[in-house]
Amino acid sequence: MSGYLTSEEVAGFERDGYFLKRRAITQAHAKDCRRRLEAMEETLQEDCNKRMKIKAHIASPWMVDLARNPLILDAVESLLGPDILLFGSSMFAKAARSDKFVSWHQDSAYYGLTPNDSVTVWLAFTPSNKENGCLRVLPGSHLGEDFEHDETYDPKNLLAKGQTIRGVDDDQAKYLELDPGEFSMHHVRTAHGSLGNYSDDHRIGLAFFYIGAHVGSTLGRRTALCVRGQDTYGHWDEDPLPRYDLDPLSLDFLTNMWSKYQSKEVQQAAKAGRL
Ligand SMILES: O=C(O)CCC(=O)C(=O)O
Repeated sequence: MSGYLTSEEVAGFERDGYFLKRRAITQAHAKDCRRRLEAMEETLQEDCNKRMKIKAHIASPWMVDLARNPLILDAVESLLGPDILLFGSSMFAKAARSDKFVSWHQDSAYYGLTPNDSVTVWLAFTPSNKENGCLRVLPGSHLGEDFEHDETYDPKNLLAKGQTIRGVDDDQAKYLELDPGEFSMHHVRTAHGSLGNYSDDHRIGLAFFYIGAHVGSTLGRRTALCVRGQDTYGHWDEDPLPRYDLDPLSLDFLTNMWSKYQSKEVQQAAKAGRL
C-alpha cells in the first residue's frame, strides 16, 4: 500500500495549507502509543509538556520509528520531495476537562527555516474532535502575511512562549477531526491552534515537523534526522538518538532545548526582520 497523495490532494494542500486525512497505523497500534505516552506523562508529570515539546522523538526509539512510518513519509514526500529530514516533534496532550489550549500561531515565526518548505504531520492516538480540542487551521493563511505574535507565556497555553496571533476570526477555522491512528498535515506558515478539552477523556497526539533536505537554518547550526532519501546538503548536524525509553542523556538534551527555545534569544521572524 502506498501513501502518496494524488495530484488533486497536492493541489488542495497548496491552495488551503492543510490536508485531511490518511491512516498511518492501526487503532490497536495507536492504543499502544497512547499507553506509552500516558506512562511517560505519569513519570515526568508537569515536565512532560516541556520535555516533549521541541524534539519529543529524542526521548524514545519507538517515536523515531513512528516518524519513519512509510505511509506518513509517502504523504510528506508528495509535498516536500524525496529527501526528508525530521527537524522536530511535539507531544500535544490535554487531560479530560482541561482548559489547556494552543493559541493561533504560525510555526514559521519561530522555526528559523529557509526556505519554508516544511510540513507538520499531526498523528492522533485518541479520537481528536471539536469537543476535545482537536487541531484547527485557518485555511489559506500560509499564502498570506507573516503574522506578529504576542508572547503571553500564559501557563494554560501549551506553546513554549504562549505565542498568539490576535484577531483571528474563529468562524473561518477548519477543525481537523481524526480517529486514532490517522494523521493530518499542515504547512509551516498555516496559522493553527486548538481549544480546551471539554470531554471526559484524554486527547493525545504527536506532531512531527518535516523539512526538505535543502532547507537551511537561520538560527545557526542545529540538529535533525534524515528519515528518507539522502541529505547531500549538510545544513544540519545529526540528532542524538535515544538508546532506550527516557534515556537520561536524551532528557537532559530536551530540557536544554526547551530553555533555549523559551528564552528571549529566539526572536520571532516578523520582529527579527528575517522574512
Ligand atoms: O495539538 C494541538 O492542540 C495543537 C498542535 C499544534 O500546534 C501543532 O501541531 O503544531
